[in-house]
Amino acid sequence: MRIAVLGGDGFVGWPTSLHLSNLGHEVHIVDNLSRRWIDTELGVQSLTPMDSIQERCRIWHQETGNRIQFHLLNLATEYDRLKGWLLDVKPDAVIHFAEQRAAPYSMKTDRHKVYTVNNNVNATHNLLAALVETGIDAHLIHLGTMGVYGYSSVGAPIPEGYLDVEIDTPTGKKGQQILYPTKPGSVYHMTKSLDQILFQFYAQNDGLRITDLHQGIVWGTHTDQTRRHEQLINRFDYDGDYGTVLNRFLIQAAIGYPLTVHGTGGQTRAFIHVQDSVRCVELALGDAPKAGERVKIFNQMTETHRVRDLAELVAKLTGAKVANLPNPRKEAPENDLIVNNEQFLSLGLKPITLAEGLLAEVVDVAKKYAHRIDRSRVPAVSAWTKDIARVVEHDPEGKRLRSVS
Ligand code: USQ
Repeated sequence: MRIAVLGGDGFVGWPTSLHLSNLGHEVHIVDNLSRRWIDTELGVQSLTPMDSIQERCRIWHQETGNRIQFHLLNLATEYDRLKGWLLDVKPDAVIHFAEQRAAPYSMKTDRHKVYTVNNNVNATHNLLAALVETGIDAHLIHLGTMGVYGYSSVGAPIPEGYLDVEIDTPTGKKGQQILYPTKPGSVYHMTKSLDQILFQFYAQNDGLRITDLHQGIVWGTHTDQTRRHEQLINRFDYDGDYGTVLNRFLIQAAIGYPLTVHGTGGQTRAFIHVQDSVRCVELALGDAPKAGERVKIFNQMTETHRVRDLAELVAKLTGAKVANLPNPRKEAPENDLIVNNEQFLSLGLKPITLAEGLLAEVVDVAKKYAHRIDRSRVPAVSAWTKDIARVVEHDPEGKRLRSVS
């Protein structure tokens, strides 16, 4: 298949591109390299040393003989170029990762909120409009998020995208399936909720074939393909904006930093290893909906964990200390989470569990690159509201300069 990977330079986009190229697909990466610019804006860098995208593609060709083409294009602002590019390449499938993906970054300031909405919503809508206009019948796979469902305890498993409801009508109760009501917890998660509506419309109006992957928090770094050469390594974010919870705990343990648990750590979240994430994209590619069908939605996660249990697990493995900090986010302090993920399991996914993979990750990645960490970028200081900003902890290590008199 000829596959376009939009956002193919990112944390999940890059290993997905390698995985699909390795399976023999013709892969084209489209990316505006915004994630690299945001690193520069924030003054942070990936824990792992990353080469340029062109160099990564060159090494991949050297190692495998397979070519991955890179195209520099901004989906959100260059609509005409996008249309022209689609007509040139005529992909059979388009995998859409090209969105700003960090909740804390999306909540930093009003400017970051506006950027995240403009970038994410326009990127998705431009792509949908361009597919219709060019008549390219590609299967569109979008990387969505488990966060669209929200994190209040419902006491019942979260279904894969659609909820069975009964409505009172003059002739009695009628059953229906509706998109699960969204309850986003950040501006970033809100953009993914808006994406869902765009997909629903274009599938119904224009017969676009769309799959939406509601992914949990990705942990780990390597996949079979990124391991093949030091210069193919994946990025690994540890900073307070882009680092996700388990990866952050792992590097915090590696550098003797207290594990930064927000509040009581009673937040339960869904997780998936990056190797399973790329496998899920492969499985979704093989299971495309037909034109006229509703959007196919998968819950792309393999296990759920409470934040404080993860901290305890990492502390037990490494001897790290745990710090319970004021939560910079506005979120339920405690929640239950049961998720239905039957579809991927029935397509043959064999999940990598945290218990198997965790120790290797601590040793291989966190310790190996610990010297690249800037401790001052570890605290999560992006506050969800102005009131919360007043109590955010900027110094979890307790190194604040105190009076010496
Ligand atoms: N948390 C801590 N300590 C930290 C960092 C986070 O206790 O040092 C807590 C947060 O308060 C939150 C939970 O851990 O309750 C998860 O935070 P996260 O930063 O790991 O994940 P999140 O902001 O939800 O976003 C990440 C990805 C996003 C993806 C989402 C999937 O950045 O792209 O969509 O995970 S999900 O969480 O299932 O919505």
